[in-house]
Amino acid sequence: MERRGECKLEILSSVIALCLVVLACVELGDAATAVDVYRLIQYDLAGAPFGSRIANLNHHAGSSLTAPNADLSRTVVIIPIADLNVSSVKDYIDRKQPLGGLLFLLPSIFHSENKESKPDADHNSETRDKLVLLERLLVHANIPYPVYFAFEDEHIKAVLADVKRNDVIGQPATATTGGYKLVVSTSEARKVSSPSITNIQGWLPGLKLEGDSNQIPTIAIVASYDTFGAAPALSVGSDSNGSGVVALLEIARLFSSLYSNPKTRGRYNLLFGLTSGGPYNYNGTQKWLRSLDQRMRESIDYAICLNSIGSWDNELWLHVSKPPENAYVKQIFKDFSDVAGELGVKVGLKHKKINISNPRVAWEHEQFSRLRVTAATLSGLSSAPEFLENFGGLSDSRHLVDETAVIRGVKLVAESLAIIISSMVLSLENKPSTYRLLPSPGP
Ligand SMILES: *[C@@H]1O[C@H](CO)[C@@H](O)[C@H](O)[C@H]1NC(C)=O
Ligand SMILES: *[C@@H]1O[C@H](CO)[C@@H](O)[C@H](O)[C@H]1NC(C)=O
Ligand SMILES: *[C@@H]1O[C@H](CO)[C@@H](O)[C@H](O)[C@H]1NC(C)=O
Ligand SMILES: CC(=O)N[C@H]1CO[C@H](CO)[C@@H](O)[C@@H]1O
Repeated sequence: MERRGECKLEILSSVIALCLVVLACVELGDAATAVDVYRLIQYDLAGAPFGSRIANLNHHAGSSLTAPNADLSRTVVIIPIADLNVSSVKDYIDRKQPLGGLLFLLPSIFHSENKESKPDADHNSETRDKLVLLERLLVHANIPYPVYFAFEDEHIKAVLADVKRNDVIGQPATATTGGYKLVVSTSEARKVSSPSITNIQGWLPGLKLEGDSNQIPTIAIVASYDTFGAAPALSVGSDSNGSGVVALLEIARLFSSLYSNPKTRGRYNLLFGLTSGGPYNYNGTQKWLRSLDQRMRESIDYAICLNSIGSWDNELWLHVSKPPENAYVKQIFKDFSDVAGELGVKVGLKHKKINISNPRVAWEHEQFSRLRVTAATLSGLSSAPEFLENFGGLSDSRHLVDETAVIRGVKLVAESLAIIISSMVLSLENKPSTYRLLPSPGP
């Protein structure tokens, strides 16, 4: 584990996002159906391979990893998440037993196009926990056979029921005894030699008064938009990163309309950053900060990074690497706490020092801290995730993100900013010192 944290990510190998698996009923040579499948990621970390390199598949379907004295070297075992025992899969991988392949069936509710909301919460969290464990296992293993994911549907369930029936009889599935064959034929993946990192930046200049020769200060709002997960095509990252990205765009929209009128334009510049490479120690953030004009960077009073603010109940955390006594940290925390109080939610402060000689960067604000820019991360997570974890993997599904949580997060940040920014404008204009910004909770 420690080794992994310190490793350098050299290359992110290319990934076949989506293939088709052909389920062919062996008895009836012509009855074949195509199902969308998503392959397990493959990547290298400091020269060591992870995930699975193998894409091609052409084996009979089986339904169990634990059948006694079965030779599974030519069998693709189909495992619905509901039946999954993660420790038995782990045992199988650890013991390096031969296998033709694995096909995991995800509940259809986890499909990003699924519009259903809020099904059974207990069942949901159990599935979610299993997916988190499975993903952690697969992403950190080096697996010598193909591994695929598909969504459950009536057809594939019927196939699995047939396969199970066959397995119970104990009859090996061969061309003569019937059964199903799973076929994926595709070209093997090629390495991406230099993955590109793209950061996106927005700028709202503050109001500079006549005769004002000094640079006016800047506040940065930042969210990392990249994802990492066992199946790249399924890593939509609804909470990590989606919630932070949505919040950032909404905050940018609100303040750009405020700033379009000189009367409500603050004396702070606002810098917005959507950063890439978040899963890899916020590599894109580092690149972005280094590329900023030095004067612009030095004008940043502080940065607020948004991460996973889409599934919290009553408390958000403000993570900082400067001590709580620091004047900016005190100010940010006070403003956030005041607004949180009015919204009926809580904000807690978590202080974790950074260690410059450790390459591991657990929070986005730590990249700012490394360049001596004050910054904080606002997150529903109370502690830093492990390397490559919590970056929008299989379990980070749309139906587990709560829209009202994102809306409250937006209000919290926008109103806290409005207090700082507008108190200056309004005190200059000699108007009442409270100014309220009420974001419309649109969809
Ligand atoms: C899961 O598998 C492990 C080891 O393979 C076994 O000890 C355990 O009893 C299984 N759990 C369930 C709930 O079947
Ligand atoms: C991030 O970028 C730096 C160079 O800017 C590089 O040295 C480092 O190894 C990269 N990768 C990770 C995972 O931090
Ligand atoms: C900082 O990180 C380096 C490299 O990982 C490590 O050797 C050192 O012990 C760490 N220092 C502290 C105070 O944790
Ligand atoms: C919701 C959201 O913004 N998701 C994006 C996260 O990043 C990946 C790229 O890594 C995009 O494909 C997703 O659309």
